[in-house]
Amino acid sequence: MSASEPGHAAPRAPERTDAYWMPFTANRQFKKAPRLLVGAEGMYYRDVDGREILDATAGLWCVNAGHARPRIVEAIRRQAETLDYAPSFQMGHPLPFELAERLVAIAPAPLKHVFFTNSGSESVDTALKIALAYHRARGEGQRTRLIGREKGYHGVGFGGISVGGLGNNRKYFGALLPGVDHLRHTLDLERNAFSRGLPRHGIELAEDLERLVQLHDASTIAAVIVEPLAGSAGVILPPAGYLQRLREICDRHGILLIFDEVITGFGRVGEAFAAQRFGVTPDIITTAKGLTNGAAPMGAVLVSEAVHQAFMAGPEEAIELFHGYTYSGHPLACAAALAALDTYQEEGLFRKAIGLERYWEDAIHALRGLPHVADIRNIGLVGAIELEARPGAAGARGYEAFTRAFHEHALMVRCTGDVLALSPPLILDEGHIDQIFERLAATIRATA
Ligand code: PXG
Ligand code: PLP
Repeated sequence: MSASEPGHAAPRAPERTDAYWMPFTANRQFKKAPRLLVGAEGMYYRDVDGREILDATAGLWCVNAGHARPRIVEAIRRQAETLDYAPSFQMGHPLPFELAERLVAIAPAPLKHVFFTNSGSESVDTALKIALAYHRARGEGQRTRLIGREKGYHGVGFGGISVGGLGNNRKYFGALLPGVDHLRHTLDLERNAFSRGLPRHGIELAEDLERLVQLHDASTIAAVIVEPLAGSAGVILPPAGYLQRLREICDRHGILLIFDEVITGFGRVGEAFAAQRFGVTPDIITTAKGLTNGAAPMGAVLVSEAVHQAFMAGPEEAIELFHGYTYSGHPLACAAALAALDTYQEEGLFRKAIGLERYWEDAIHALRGLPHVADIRNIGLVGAIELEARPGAAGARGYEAFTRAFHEHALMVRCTGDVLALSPPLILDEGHIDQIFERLAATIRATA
């Protein structure tokens, strides 16, 4: 029996750590002092030493309803017994049809169709391909240019890193997609440090799109993709009015607007999608993560009626989109997603981030003034504390705080460079918020 088999006594650390090449991890450093999680329930992880770790990150922004929710666990178990797998091309099973209807029902009204993937990265690739094929289907095949934004994160596929704007994720991997350009990012500590909610300054940065239209001509541009709020780069919020302005410019020039809602979807900022919170409707939304509460890998791309319609004009026997994954609409993932949506709905979790937003905001901004705190940003149940970088050692202070929080204060946060990012499960209460920020304050004080 292996150490991880159900029914076995307490899970233990693996004897060998060599073979596993860990993603986005300093492998050699990690393997010298592994952080190993072996269980999870509600707001807490349990680590291999039996400690309860308060989860202030919802895993990686995905476990929005908290861990090991019985309804989701049971749905996956039952589905595995009933129909483990069904081919996704030219065959179907009931669940993705049902799930797509459920998603359309909670999405902004014009988004009426859903394409299933297995991750955020695949959702992004899918959305970019749909955008290109859409223009071609309408006789505008010369619209091939894709516009992303500096500091954007859109996963790790070649499409996603091409439109993405994080240097380390791009520079090792060759020439990337041709014909991509970038808007400037919206992080501006000089004008906006310690903003509560959306920063006031920077709406004019949306005019970058107009500038790129002048440069390339609108007739060459297929789509603009942005995160409504950038997560991975360290929680960068859109200045008030910025997303509306992007929408107007896209409309003026026939450019599709894609919101990458892989982290903002499913209640993170107080509505099903950030599009609804910010009152701006894109043509395409990419999702993943919270779709299944992180319990099974799955992504979904939500597409407007108008975009979808452009594909439905050819002969009925013609495949409309030459794209898809072996695991599109996988039965176990669909079962997990349907149970996650039930849980979100029953417990009113999409509204929780609105109800707690003020308390969360006051609690995080109370850290202002602690050593080396350069900025604090928040919206919904998202927060970030930017620490000053140590001279010549960018990221070292953030990493130290992250490991201290875990080992000394049993608190799981994310660090990206010197930014500590927080995105707790939406089931938390004020007591958890107090604990998170007490532990974080102690961590920051100890991190010289
Ligand atoms: N788009 C966005 C906006 C994301 O945040 C992806 C695409 C890619 O999703 P997949 O499922 O392929 O990883 C993401 C993923 C972090 C962190 O610490 C964020 C992500 C993943 C891992 C860590 O901020 N976002
Ligand atoms: N590579 C090979 C050799 C394959 O046969 C397939 C799918 O049939 C893939 C890659 C794509 O795999 P997926 O559909 O899981 O993305």
